[in-house]
Amino acid sequence: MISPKSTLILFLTVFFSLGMAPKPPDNIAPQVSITVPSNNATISGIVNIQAQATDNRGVSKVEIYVDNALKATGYAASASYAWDTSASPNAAHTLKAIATDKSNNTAQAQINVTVNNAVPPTPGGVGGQVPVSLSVVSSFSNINKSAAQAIDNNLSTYWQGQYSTFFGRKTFTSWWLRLDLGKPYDLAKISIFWDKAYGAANYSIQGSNDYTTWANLQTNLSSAGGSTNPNQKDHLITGTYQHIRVFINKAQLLYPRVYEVKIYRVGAPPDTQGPTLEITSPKDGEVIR
Ligand SMILES: [Ca+2]
Ligand SMILES: [Ca+2]
Repeated sequence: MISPKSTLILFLTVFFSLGMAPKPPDNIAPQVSITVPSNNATISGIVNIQAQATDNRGVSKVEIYVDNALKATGYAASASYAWDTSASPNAAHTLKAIATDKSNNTAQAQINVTVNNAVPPTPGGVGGQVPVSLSVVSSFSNINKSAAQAIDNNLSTYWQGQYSTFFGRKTFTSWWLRLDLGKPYDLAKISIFWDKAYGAANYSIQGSNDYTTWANLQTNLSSAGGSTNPNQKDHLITGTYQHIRVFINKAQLLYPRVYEVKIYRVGAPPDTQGPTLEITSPKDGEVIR
C-alpha cells in the first residue's frame, strides 16, 4: 500500500529528474533546398535565388553560393539572392545552399543552371543588312506561302509552315527556314518578323558554313506575347557564317508564319583615334624677332 505522501514524493522526484536531465544532443541535420530557379534551368537577367530549410530543433542560417562563392546569408530558415546573371559568362554554373541548425549540423543542396544572356553588341555594332543572295528554303510550306516570301522585303507576305493532321495527330511538329547569304559574313543581328498569333513557342537560330554542321547561336527563344503584326523579334548574334537557319521546335498554334527575316552584319569598328595636329611654323623653341 503506497501512501498519498509517497506518491507525491515519487511524482515530484520523477518530475524534477526529467526536467533537470540534459537534453539529448541534436544529431539530426537540417533539410535544405533551392526553390528558385529549378535544376537545369536556362536563365538570364536578374534571377532571385531562393533557398529554404527546415530542422527538428531550428535553423540558425542558410547560405547561398554561386560557383562556390558565398553570396548571401539568411539568419532564419530561408535566404535569397538577386543574381545579375549578365555579369557572369554564358555557361553552366552551380548554385548551392548550405543550412546550419542550432547544433551546427549542416546540410547542402546543389543545382545546375545555364546562363544564356543576349550576346552583347560587338564593338562595331550592327552594320548594314546582309543580302540573302542565293536562296531560301524551308521545311514543307503551305501552298502559295513559300519560303521566298520571308525574304521579299514585303512585310505583308509570309512563309507558312505546312500543317496537316492524320487521324487527329499532327503530322508536322517542327519546321525550319534556311537562308543562304552567298558568302560568309561576320554577323551581328537577325530580325524575324513573326505572326503575332501564329508564331513560335520555341525556336533556335543556327549558323553553318558547310550546310551540314549547325552551331546554335541562340536557343530557347519564343515569339509569344507580341501585340502588333508582324511581331518583330531582334536577336544579337556573333560569328562568321554563310548559312543561317531558323529552327522552330514548337509552334504557338498549328503552324508558324514568318513575314520576313532580315540579317545584319557587324558594322565598321568605332573610330576611337583622334585627329593629329601639328604646328608647322614657327618651330618649337624658335626665337621670334
Ligand atoms: Ca537538427
Ligand atoms: Ca515577306
